[in-house]
Amino acid sequence: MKLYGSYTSPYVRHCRVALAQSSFDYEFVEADYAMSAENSPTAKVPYFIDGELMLTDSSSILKYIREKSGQVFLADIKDFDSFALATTLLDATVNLFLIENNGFGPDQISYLGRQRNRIESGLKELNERFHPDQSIELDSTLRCLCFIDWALFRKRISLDGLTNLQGLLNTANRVEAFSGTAPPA
Ligand SMILES: N[C@@H](CCC(=O)N[C@@H](CS)C(=O)NCC(=O)O)C(=O)O
Repeated sequence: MKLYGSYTSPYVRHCRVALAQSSFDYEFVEADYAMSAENSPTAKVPYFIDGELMLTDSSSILKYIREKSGQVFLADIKDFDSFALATTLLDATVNLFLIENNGFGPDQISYLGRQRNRIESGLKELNERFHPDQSIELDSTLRCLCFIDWALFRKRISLDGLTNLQGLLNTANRVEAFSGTAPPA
């Protein structure tokens, strides 16, 4: 098994945590923009190869790792919805980060204001749905954690007043599979 990605990507991190929670041996290969553009149709990371199988999205990679190791992947519908919600917020935050780094913000592109509001309202909803002792074996919890830890790392969000999310992050940081995959300082 080979997982291609970067040490900062939250999507890649989620796959690294799932692999750490499995018993599989795998190789992590660092892939930059040029390499992902050459090898993946989405030009994104992560992508993953196991023999003849090539996967191009963190969700399919997670499903594969979980099911191959006898675990379940998002079997519960509410769990699935929370995974999807956290992914929508992560996608919006990554998108906004990249576009703002290119010199554009809500003053130039009004849709970016909608993205910003979505992140704010979505974080409040995540704070309602998750509590500090939520299992980090669940992919909804892990997606939420990979999102908020990356967004804090990039200084894109604040957890002020979001005490459940702050408590959940504190709990997760005591677990090696999560803390050991943190973005490099
Ligand atoms: N839906 C994809 C999203 C992956 C993604 O957006 N990866 C970012 C890194 S955090 C990327 O490769 N971005 C490169 C680009 O946008 O060109 C997944 O879940 O794997």
